[in-house]
Amino acid sequence: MTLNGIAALFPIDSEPVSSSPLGNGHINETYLITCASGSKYVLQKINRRIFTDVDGLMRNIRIVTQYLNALKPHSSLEFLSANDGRDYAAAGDGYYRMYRYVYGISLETARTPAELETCGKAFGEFQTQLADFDAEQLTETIPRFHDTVKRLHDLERAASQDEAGRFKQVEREFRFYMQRQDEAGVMLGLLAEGRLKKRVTHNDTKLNNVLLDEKTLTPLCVIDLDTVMPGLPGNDFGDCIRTGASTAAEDEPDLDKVWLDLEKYRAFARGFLSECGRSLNKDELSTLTLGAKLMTYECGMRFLTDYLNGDTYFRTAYPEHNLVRCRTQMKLISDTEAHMSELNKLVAEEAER
Ligand code: ADP
Ligand code: GN1
Ligand code: MG
Repeated sequence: MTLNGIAALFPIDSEPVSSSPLGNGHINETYLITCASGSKYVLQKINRRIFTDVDGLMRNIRIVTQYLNALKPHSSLEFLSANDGRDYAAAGDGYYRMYRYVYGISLETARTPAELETCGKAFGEFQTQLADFDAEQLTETIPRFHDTVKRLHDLERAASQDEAGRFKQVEREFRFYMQRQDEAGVMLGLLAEGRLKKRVTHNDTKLNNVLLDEKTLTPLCVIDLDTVMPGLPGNDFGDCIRTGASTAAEDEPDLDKVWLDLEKYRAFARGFLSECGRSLNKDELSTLTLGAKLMTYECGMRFLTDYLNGDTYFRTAYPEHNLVRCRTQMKLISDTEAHMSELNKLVAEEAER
């Protein structure tokens, strides 16, 4: 079935006339559908290798978006049930879902600190809005998603199995991640001690998962809700720092261009804390910078693991893509380590404002 044919399985307002790939997500296949009326929609083929319980996944998205839109109209994605009333449509070997297109921009890299402040506000507000959402209702779509110790073990396993015969080439990178293995469990340890607690979080707060108004740069909507589950605020803070406060794209091959931009870091902290700072306790606040380091560490290990496994998880555009991504994360980790006390101080200052 063509993409336009699949789009017609949903109650769109007129005949679909064109379809084209949209955005740069690494997980799902995303298309922009334009209809004869001029209306635009987003059709997504859900990655079923990663999301094995699509009913549970779509139920999460339905209840979370309904909750957010009831709290503040049009603040979240609006998805269309299929013509048969289900949350998604099956066509060929695929499962598809449909959203209304949000007229805004999503950034692959941030140009100015102001953009980061906006993204911080969007993710901070997202957290505040879900503060009273009953986490029990949510399916865990990817078990142990931000269990950094599990991610470390996954990397060790991938290295010893060496499925794609690439280990020799990445011994230096592997050593870099293993040298930091004692830190993998620090956040989880604080959780086990009861100093941190799980809240309903986004868990994939990459910069391009928030849509902004192109002219005013105000936040429009947090997207990519596949991993909304119980999690830690420090991880939501950290994953957007990883992508947004870097001076370069996640896959910049020239490492001389990659470092952590402290002004962007401060701006994100300012936006994030202005929306959810008051609801975070002292331990949560003092582990935001740790979250930035650990999310970068975890993601870097995931890229390296995927490279060793032969690129089975993240979408790649060329054979070394995951390795290049893994190296940018190493550069960011080193830069974060070099500025740790400064970054902690900066978060504390922004929390005081
Ligand atoms: P993935 O899980 O693969 O990252 P996303 O849901 O993040 O998929 O979508 C990929 C990209 O498509 C986003 O980064 C964004 O640029 C664009 N996009 C997704 N949904 C919408 C929407 N409703 N309106 C406008 N753009 C969207
Ligand atoms: C994926 O779906 P996307 O592209 O927004 C991944 C994140 C990674 C990110 C790295 C469900 O995010 O966890 O941090 O790639 N999402 C999932 O770029 O695994
Ligand atoms: Mg995405």
